[in-house]
Amino acid sequence: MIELLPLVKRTGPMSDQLRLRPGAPGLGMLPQGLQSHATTTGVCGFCSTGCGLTYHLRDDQAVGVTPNAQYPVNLGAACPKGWEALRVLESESRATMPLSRDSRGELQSVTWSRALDRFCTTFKSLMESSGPDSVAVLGTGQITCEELAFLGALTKFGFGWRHADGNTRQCMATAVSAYKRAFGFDAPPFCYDDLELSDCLVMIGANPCIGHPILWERYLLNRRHPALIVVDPRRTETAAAATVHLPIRPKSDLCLLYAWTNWLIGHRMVDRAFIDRHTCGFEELRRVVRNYPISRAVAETGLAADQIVAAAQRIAAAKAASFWWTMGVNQSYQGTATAQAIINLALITGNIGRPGTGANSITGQCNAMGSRLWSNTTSLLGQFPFDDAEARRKVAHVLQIPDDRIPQEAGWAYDEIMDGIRRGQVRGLWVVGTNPAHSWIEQGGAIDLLKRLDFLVVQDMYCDTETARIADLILPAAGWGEKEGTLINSERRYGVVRQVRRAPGQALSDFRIFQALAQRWGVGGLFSQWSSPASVFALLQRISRNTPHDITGIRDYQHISSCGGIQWPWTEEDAAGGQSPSSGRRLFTDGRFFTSDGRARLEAFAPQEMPEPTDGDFPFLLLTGRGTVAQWHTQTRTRCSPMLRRLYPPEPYVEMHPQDARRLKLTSGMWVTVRSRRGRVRVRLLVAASVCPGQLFMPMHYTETNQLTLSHFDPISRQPSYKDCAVAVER
Ligand SMILES: Nc1nc2c(c(=O)[nH]1)N[C@H]1C(S)=C(S)[C@@H](COP(=O)(O)OP(=O)(O)OC[C@H]3O[C@@H](n4cnc5c(=O)[nH]c(N)nc54)[C@H](O)[C@@H]3O)O[C@H]1N2
Ligand SMILES: Nc1nc2c(c(=O)[nH]1)N[C@H]1C(S)=C(S)[C@@H](COP(=O)(O)OP(=O)(O)OC[C@H]3O[C@@H](n4cnc5c(=O)[nH]c(N)nc54)[C@H](O)[C@@H]3O)O[C@H]1N2
Ligand code: SF4
Ligand SMILES: [Mo]
Repeated sequence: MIELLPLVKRTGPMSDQLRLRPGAPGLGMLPQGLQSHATTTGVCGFCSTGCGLTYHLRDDQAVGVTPNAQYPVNLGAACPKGWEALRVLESESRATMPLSRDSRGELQSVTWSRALDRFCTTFKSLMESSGPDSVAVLGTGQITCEELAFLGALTKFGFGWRHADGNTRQCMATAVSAYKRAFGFDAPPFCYDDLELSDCLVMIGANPCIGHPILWERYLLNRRHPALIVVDPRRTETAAAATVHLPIRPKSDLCLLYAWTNWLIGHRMVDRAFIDRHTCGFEELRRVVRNYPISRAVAETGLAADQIVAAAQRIAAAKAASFWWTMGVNQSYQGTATAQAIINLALITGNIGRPGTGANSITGQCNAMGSRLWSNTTSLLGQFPFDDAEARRKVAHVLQIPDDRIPQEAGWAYDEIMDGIRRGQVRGLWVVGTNPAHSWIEQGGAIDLLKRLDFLVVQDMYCDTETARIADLILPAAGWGEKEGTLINSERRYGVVRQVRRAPGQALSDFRIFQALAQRWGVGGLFSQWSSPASVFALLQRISRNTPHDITGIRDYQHISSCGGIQWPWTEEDAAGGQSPSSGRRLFTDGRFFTSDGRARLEAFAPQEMPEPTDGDFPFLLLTGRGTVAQWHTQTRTRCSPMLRRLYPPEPYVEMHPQDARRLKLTSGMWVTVRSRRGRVRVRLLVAASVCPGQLFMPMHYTETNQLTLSHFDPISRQPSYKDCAVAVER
């Protein structure tokens, strides 16, 4: 595995492999003569970049996939996951029949009819005996908008469940909270063109070389010789390519951002006209950040004063500066404050609403954005607050359901649902398209909780995920490529996924499963309009009317495809006279935000102490995140491609700085024990200067990692803080 690792790193974005274009040798080669076959276009179902892929069809079934050269997102490039997207559908691990655990504890295949019956009778009896708080659902940002809406509407309006959340809590909740507070709506303002048009890009807690390789390619197309400032405790592939890498002490970002803000204000390098006209809260912000001189940032972040100042000067000097962040910020116990501090910087320097600018949170999963708008979990369908009576009436009217079917408040967040299980209050859980027994923070605790449930239903493409293995009922789901609908990428672009493969065995699309459950539960009548993904898309369009994400100007799926995807908003008025959406649109070009007075809010908070700092017993700080381009999350999908498997280490590993390794007399390739207060795991050691002394890094793709992490959350967004806990290493 150790031999493999450098190879994996080399398959970073600079290598030819990522630039593979149709006809190039290597991954995902098309069978001979395929070019002459019929094709159709859809978007990739892994990450939120949302690359356009061309499916090559034989008898209506895809036999190959290549990146689409016309699609504005990826311009003909795809990463190895995109090339291998069809391969991962073909696996022995696919769930092909419903499986139900019998009285001896064995999973047996059953008919759909029996599975639906068991689902409905068990959940209903739990609700009758223990009330509506005794059941909950966890969804995903990896199903289509139409399916997300269906799942949310079915559980809350149909079944009368109160508690629903999803894996986007682990991922995007912080960005949502920060955008709502600052802009009045969860509205990522940018388009990918901004990567090419920026003079200075500041990437904070983001490693797009690995996480969003084709976005990184877009940055590489920037011809303005931009400065790239990367703030990351690790020397990642992205950091290695930066103009300036600031190897910040983990979780001290807030202090750095406030020091920059203070320095920019103090040196009159802010855009006073923009601040006065378009923001409020500046005086308060100025007052708070006055407590953050450069010297304090030096002490807290471990960075040198001249590094910090030089970066601020670059930001100030740029005609168009842009700020990008992902999980290094969102997954933090002070994530919302940090994300808002980033937004503050963009606002006070007037870097918003113009080409090459923005406070830009990159989403993670292929439909993380769809989940924010349409999952009906944290907010009502269409991202209205649940307590807005007028919005409830509007949604009820479009859906033709009684108003009182719509709850007046949001239910529990993911961690509160897990706590509900701990208290014995939540007794039944339906898990759709996520794998909490691997991905939830402090996994040992999570598995223990999931096992306590009276009834655990898992709806997944594969029947052997860590969570499926402990389920009472498994519902076999069709995956990407086996169903149709829409996904929304990081730049607010709706893209279409196509059904180009038959699902294996009796697996059904999530959409079909929801339809069948609605019938069996006895609420089919409420969902009579929900006859196909296309008809649901039309409902969503009507709900979106006159909101910031209005998409009433979209005609149909074909319209989306023919435009190379369509960004929200695209209203009926925009589309009047047959107007086509231009490709790269950004928000706030007129300086008006979605708050009641049209002004963006500047806010600052006091930094908090890290809850589990290192000490004599646990001297290392553990960072976690994405390991390689070829691995996706809990690996249920990417492990199914022999090609992708060859691109990443099969065994779990931990990265350690050479200085620490020398001191502990450890060498690369050795098996070591990594221990936290919650668990101990055996992993291979990889000695690499990519981590700082005193820090370790473990990719999240191996089940070992979350056995160590500490359950703690951002108090506003309730997103888990996955990237900071204290551990020890032993031979
Ligand atoms: N290949 C691949 N691509 C993916 C995914 C995948 O599983 N595999 N998952 C997708 C999803 S859902 C997501 S959310 C994205 C995630 O994409 P990223 O957020 O880019 O990925 P991570 O590696 O989780 O975290 C980014 C960086 O945060 C740094 N970091 C940790 N702590 C701190 C800190 O305190 N401050 C700062 N400034 N940085 C810190 C880490 O060192 C890491 O390099 O990737 C998406 N793309
Ligand atoms: N330590 C640590 N832990 C982390 C993170 C970290 O950085 N560090 N990152 C967090 C983040 S950002 C994320 S997003 C989560 C991801 O965590 P998970 O959501 O648990 O990860 P996945 O492996 O993507 O799980 C998705 C599941 O859905 C199934 N699936 C795929 N497509 C479909 C479909 O169309 N229908 C159905 N029904 N099922 C489908 C897959 O087979 C898989 O089992 O992990 C989080 N956990
Ligand atoms: S960058 Fe993301 S969307 Fe593009 S091919 Fe790779 S996984 Fe798919
Ligand atoms: Mo994510």
